[in-house]
Amino acid sequence: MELWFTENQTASLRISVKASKVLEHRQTGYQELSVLETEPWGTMLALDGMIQTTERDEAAYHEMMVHVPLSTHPRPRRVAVIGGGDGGAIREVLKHPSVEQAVLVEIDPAVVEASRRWLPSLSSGLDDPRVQVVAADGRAYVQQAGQGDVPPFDVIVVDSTDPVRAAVGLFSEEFYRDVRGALAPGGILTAQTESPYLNRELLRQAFRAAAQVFPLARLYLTCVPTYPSGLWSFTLGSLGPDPLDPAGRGPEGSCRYYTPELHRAAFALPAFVTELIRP
Ligand code: AAT
Repeated sequence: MELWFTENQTASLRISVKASKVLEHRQTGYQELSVLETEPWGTMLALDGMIQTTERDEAAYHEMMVHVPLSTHPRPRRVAVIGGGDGGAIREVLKHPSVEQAVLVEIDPAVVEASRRWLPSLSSGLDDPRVQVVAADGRAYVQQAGQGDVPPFDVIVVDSTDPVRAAVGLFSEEFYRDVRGALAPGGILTAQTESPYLNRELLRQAFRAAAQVFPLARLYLTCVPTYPSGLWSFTLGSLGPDPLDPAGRGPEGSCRYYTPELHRAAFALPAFVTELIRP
């Protein structure tokens, strides 16, 4: 008997992958979690039926999401990742020797547990002494960080699910204002902002919000084959450094996807994407 996993990416678009094994499938306190073994993509994590990450293509997402802002900042010391319970983003943050503390703020501890168990190549960094794992809503955490309970961050990375439930607020202008309040001078935000083909309004609105809040806002792209349409965007907001003129030293250790050349190239946008974010 064949077992197929299908994600309804939109009401009229689906992606399917054959699973050789179901490693875990359960309702957490927060969402439906599945971990499957697949032939084309290796071990795959899905939440509420939506693919979050796979072993084979996660580098295109995590490395681009993290190394672009951390190589842009001259000396990132404190970094927060909002969401990203699989640990892939944190693993990349730790490749920057200047980082002294990395905080992972994940709303669902079951995601962290599942990743520790089934995705060791992603979660490997979570036991590093520089890492603190906080089980909380990223919105509340960032709000409180700006009010002085938590020291400011040099970079805040928003590795959130698609805008459903508690993730809706992570695409709003209010949230970006709270992020700005939680950043140190010269700090940088990077947020995943979905597909330019399939989430046009959301992308436009999220980019516009970041451009309202930050003196500098830029959009860049990567290619993640298991995400809807494959073409994926990040919105970067900066209080100082320009990602087109990176001031940092870049990651130490090997990368599967990120290169300094790709860092620059990622900001070269297709005409329709430039049009999409035109003020
Ligand atoms: N690293 C790639 C995987 C993700 S996971 C996104 C994570 O965000 C999930 O584990 C989810 O539980 C968490 N999350 C959602 N809302 C919040 C919140 N308000 N605060 C903290 N964590 C939250 C991203 C996949 C990208 C989607 C591609 N279609």
